[in-house]
Amino acid sequence: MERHAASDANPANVNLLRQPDAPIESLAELEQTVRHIVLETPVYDIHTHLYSADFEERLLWGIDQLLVYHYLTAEYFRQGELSYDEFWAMDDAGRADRVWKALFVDRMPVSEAASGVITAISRLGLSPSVYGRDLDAYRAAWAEKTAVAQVNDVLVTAKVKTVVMTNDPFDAVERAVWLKGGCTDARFQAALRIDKLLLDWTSAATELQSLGYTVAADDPSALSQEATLAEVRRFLRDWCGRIGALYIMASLPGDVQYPTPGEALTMLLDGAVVPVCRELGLPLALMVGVRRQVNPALRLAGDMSMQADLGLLERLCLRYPELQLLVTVLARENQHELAVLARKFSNLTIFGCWWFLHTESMIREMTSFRTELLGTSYIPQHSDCRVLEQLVNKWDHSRSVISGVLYNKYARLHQDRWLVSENDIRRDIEHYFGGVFQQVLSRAKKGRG
Ligand code: FIX
Ligand code: ZN
Repeated sequence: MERHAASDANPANVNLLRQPDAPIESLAELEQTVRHIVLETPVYDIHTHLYSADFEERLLWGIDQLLVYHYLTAEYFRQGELSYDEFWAMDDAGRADRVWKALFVDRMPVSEAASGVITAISRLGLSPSVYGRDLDAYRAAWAEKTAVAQVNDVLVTAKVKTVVMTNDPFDAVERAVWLKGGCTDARFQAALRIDKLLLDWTSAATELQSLGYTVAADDPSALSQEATLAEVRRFLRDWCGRIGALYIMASLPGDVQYPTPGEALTMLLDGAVVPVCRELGLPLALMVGVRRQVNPALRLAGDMSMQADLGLLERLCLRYPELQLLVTVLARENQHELAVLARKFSNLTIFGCWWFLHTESMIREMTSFRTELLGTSYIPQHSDCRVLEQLVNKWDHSRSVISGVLYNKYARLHQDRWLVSENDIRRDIEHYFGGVFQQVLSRAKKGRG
């Protein structure tokens, strides 16, 4: 059985007498060693929707939040129990009660999102064999915890060393935190999110004006004026500096075309975003292939995936060879093409199995062919967590699949007598779990200008 809980890793099965640089002769030992190293190596999680405790209400944690996660509300509505209006009229605790009963008690939680909750509670010490199926028992256990203590506990249990947040200066709650001192926990790093700027210039222009940036007008033709673009650049520079952004990012629909003369997105990328990335030495992260609000009644759960025209990425890579692009795409149909595109452009680094692809079978498929096409030069996973405790299950499940895929690759080398050592494995995993990302950051710094 490939899937296993991280706590099952039994270092006792790893030959402790062998020197770390000695070739591993036995396949059984190779498998144990790969599994052990993948489970133990701390990870740098490059994209989440988590926040440090400084952000108070923005930091979501606890059993009720785990249950009302949008992946699970979508699954709940499939049971046809309550109408949208009835469900949304309840508070989070009422919604969590319904989700728990429908998806965890009346049927078994076998979906990726539902089984993830079970992994999280169990790995955090609340074993279902003790707490049973009584949601209030879990609530009582959570009531003993504080947000700060839970952040520590979860990061240690999940073995996550750094979490990159998603930071939107147009969000008034978040902005207030940044303006009064910002993030004080170095384990949380920032990324500047600019979806609204790129996709909805009319309302972005109003926001920019209210923040004191003199953009000429809300009409996209204002973007042909250098003075307006200069103000957008000032905004990006100010906020990247204020939050210490590691990169600038947006998620985009699949049908975005670039370049399209006269369109806001093209003018903003060419006239503001790319120049600021280059000036500050920051990568640009693009998440491509989302079709927002296909079913608005589902709220946050109402978004869909769509196949993307990857020509956007090809042309950006070609036009801006010094720009470091971090890319993930949402449609399964685009994955192979994206991996091939990354072979053509060394300034394109693929990351993660995003959203509907963050499932056991998709991670296995994608990690296999990405490794086959790109070796170790990509970032296998990010968590996209919205609720703190999900770090435990998302990384647990991903590590389990990644270790299986890697073992197969090393086993093939072994068959041809190219024996790997513990040090070799450790170096590869550290590269996957943070090294590649650091490399992209430093290449972006080098390409500054
Ligand atoms: O655009 C994004 O960053 C997406 O990850 C989110 O919008 C999405 O709701 C999500 O949580 C996916 O995991
Ligand atoms: Zn996300």
